[in-house]
Amino acid sequence: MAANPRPTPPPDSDATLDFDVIVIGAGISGMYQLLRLREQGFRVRVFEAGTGVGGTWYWNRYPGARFDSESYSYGYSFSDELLAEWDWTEHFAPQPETERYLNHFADKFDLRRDIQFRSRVTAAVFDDDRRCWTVTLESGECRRARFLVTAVGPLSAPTMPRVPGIEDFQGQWFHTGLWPKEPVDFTGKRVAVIGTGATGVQVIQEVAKTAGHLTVFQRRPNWCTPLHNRKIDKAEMERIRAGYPALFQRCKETAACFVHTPDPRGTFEVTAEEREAFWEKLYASPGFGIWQGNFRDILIDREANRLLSEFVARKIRGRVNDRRVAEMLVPKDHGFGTRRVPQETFYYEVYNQPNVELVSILDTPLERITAAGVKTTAAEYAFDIIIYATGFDAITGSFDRIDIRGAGGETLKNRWKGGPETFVGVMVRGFPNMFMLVGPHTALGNIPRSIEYNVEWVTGLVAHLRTSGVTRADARQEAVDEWTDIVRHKAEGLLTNEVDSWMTGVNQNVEGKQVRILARYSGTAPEYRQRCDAIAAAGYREIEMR
Ligand code: NA7
Repeated sequence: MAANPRPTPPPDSDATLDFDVIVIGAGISGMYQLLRLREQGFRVRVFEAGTGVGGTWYWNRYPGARFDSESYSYGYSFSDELLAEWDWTEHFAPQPETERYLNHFADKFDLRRDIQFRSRVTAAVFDDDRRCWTVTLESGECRRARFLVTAVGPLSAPTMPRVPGIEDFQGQWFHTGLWPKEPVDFTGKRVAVIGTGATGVQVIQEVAKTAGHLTVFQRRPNWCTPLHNRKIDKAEMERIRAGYPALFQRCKETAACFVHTPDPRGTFEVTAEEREAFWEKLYASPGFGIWQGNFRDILIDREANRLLSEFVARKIRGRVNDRRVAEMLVPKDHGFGTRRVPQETFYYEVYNQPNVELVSILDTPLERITAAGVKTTAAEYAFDIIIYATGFDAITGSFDRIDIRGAGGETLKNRWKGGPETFVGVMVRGFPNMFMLVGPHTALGNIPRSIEYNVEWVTGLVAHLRTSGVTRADARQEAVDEWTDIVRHKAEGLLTNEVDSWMTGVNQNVEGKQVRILARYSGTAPEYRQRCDAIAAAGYREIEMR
């Protein structure tokens, strides 16, 4: 496709404002939103804190970072030309490949001319008199636009442990979500990794290959299952390409937009032998099948979940030589799949290496970081490098760090202090003309699939507002209440909502985030889309338009 020519502003565009729409973030969602709005003739500016595009795939450039969704199910699906020209080289692409893909996307659609890099948004304030948003950057620059679209991602605010001494450490230290562009050499070094979530697992596998000595500080273990990644050769890529229409159709129909979807059978509707054989097959298959494609009741039925957890525990025990270490790696406080399942490649075998040590900081908590390394209640350790794989202030945290103020001046952070309330995860009552992409209370899952839908829905809405001459759009309170009830109802009985994780909004490193909230919509993506389609078809009656 040729680069889009710069469109003439539509006649109703308010020339006294800098832009029609300001988008925060140039990741997968922000870039696609720019493209779609630009096609509709809107004057759009994207503000991006980084120096390049990619969002998650720009910041998380730590060693070992890669997809755990199948690469070809993760890319943009809307452009046949893009699908025809891009070859994935691995079933689960590593970060550099994904970053290249997103740069290719930005170039192909000539997006950079409307993206302002090195521009972290610190505040966004709604001006009710002028019906516009004033957005302030870290540099002090202020810009105004009728509409604001947040494309900040659910995992973009990295968090550090709340322990003293982090700045005292004399060696190198990094948070995985703020990894430098320059390569870091671990060869022969004494390295610490703190955190064993999806990120920690990926980084540990990689660093263990070259570090002189690696010490892993684990608070709570997670249930990890094999990724079974492999290369894709030209012939296989052609087969994948030929199957794109069917693949994307499938992702539209599955519960969470993955190629995997729950098996319609219940765990106890099959014999013990069939169950075991099914689980063996899933454990030996690539990707999230064992989590997303398991019996339909594994995240609802406690006994089903217990049996599956036992199955995976046996696998862990079978892969780690030292029985004491194996026991440390088997989660005891939550069942399989109730937290995000890290996908691994010989992760458990890492603990059989002589250069790797596992320390439980549940038993011996971190006391402080010292000039030389780490001090727990039991010992002091010296390191050359400390890696914090300690996660993010998830979902609402991406918003909390921007001073967002709606009509009347209330901050979004204050509004959401008891948990988010939204209209279909896109709008917040009292914050007119603001639209969230993959915000709280939307369907997440295989995220680019949700993003494409989300962006197209927001584009349709913004275009509708323009055609109707509407300059102020706010979600009605009844619509917010109704959606909040649906989110609550869909979450009932789900074991995932009974554990502490980023998915339930708990983060011990962030003040005020020790209590579980409903951060996500737990219904299926097709149900979500059906509802949003119906809202659009009926003319957005849930939105107050002036
Ligand atoms: P996660 O999944 O939130 O994992 C963070 C890890 O860091 C987890 O093991 C935490 O232990 C640990 N952690 C956090 N704070 C501390 C402190 N203060 N001390 C010790 N250990 C700590 O983040 P990830 O980056 O791994 O993954 C985020 C998502 O990105 C992932 O789900 C994918 O969707 C991609 P805890 O479990 O809280 O005891």
